[in-house]
Amino acid sequence: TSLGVSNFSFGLPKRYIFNSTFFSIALSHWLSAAIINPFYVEMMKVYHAFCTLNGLDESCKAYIDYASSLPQYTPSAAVPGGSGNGVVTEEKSELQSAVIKGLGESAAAKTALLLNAGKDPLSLVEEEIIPALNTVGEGFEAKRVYLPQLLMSAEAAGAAFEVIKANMPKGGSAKKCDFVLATVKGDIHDIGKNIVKLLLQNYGFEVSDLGRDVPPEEIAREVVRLHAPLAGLSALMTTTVPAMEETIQLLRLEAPWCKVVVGGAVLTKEYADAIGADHYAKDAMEAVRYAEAVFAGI
Ligand code: B1M
Repeated sequence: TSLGVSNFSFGLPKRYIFNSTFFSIALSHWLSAAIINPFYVEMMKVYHAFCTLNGLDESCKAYIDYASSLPQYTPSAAVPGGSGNGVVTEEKSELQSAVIKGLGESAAAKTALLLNAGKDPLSLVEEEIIPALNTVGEGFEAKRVYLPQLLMSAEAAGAAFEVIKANMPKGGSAKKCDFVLATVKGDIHDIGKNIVKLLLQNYGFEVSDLGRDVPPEEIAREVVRLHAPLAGLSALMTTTVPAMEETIQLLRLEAPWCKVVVGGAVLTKEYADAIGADHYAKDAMEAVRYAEAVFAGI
């Protein structure tokens, strides 16, 4: 079907009031070709919302581009245009741009290129991937970047990380001790935790990775089962630090021998001390250094 959408009103006044609703009704009856003015903002809003809600807009990309082109509080005055993902990427490296734009394959390829050129795997994480994710996080906070984009960037970072993992020199050191690792209850951020895991394994620790969103009881159970001398907790949100504190308290009761190291973007040393952690690690390498020190004292 094809339809001149605005040619209707039965002589009622201000027919523009009907147009977008009529368009929406026609779309939901699977109108296939609409004849509309693409500069008519109310129609374009219906078009993009319809496509998004019906799964016709992969990763909500067209919708996000369109929504970013509208002014914040007076949407009906805007002219659609599309303005990318709301993050300036010109001055970023190619790998950072790929992560920011959520391009997984490209992020993996750029990572491989940099590794082949002799770049150190860990410095790629510190100097490329983390800053790119920070940029996306800042955009998210400022409402220039939206959740689907955050997810795509996280996936792109994951793709780059997989390449780094495959290229890390194998540690080869003798098995040290068990280390129970988890992202705490309510928190699904696990990129940092996975970096910590990779490094610990590289330095010979036997890591039991419980994953993300892990309840305190599960962590305590695993520490007791392994009689692990070390546990590591990660939390990225102010709302999930209390779950970290809860986990530490439970570990003190059920596994008083266990040393607990904590990390994650929201934490500080003061906060870590306040919730009773044994050690605060600002990055993955610091967690390894602490684990080595504890192991040396066993
Ligand atoms: Co979200 N998220 N996110 N997110 N996310 C943050 C954390 C946020 C700061 C973004 C922002 O608003 N600026 C914000 C939290 C605000 C706050 O509480 N202060 C936030 C929010 C709000 C949310 C949601 C609630 C969004 C929503 O749904 N509306 C939601 C939460 C879901 C949940 O957990 N219940 C959410 C979801 C997501 C995605 C799923 C899309 C994705 C995560 C994917 C994944 O992890 N698999 C995501 C991402 C990617 C981010 C940002 C952009 C990047 C996080 C990251 O991976 N950084 C983040 C903004 C930011 O951090 N700038 C943000 C890279 C990583 C390597 O750093 O984990 O800090 P990090 O690890 C570092 C160190 O901290 C340390 O080592 C690493 C470096 O060597 N470290 C440890 C970490 N853990 C350690 C443990 C140790 C030792 C060191 O010992 C055990």
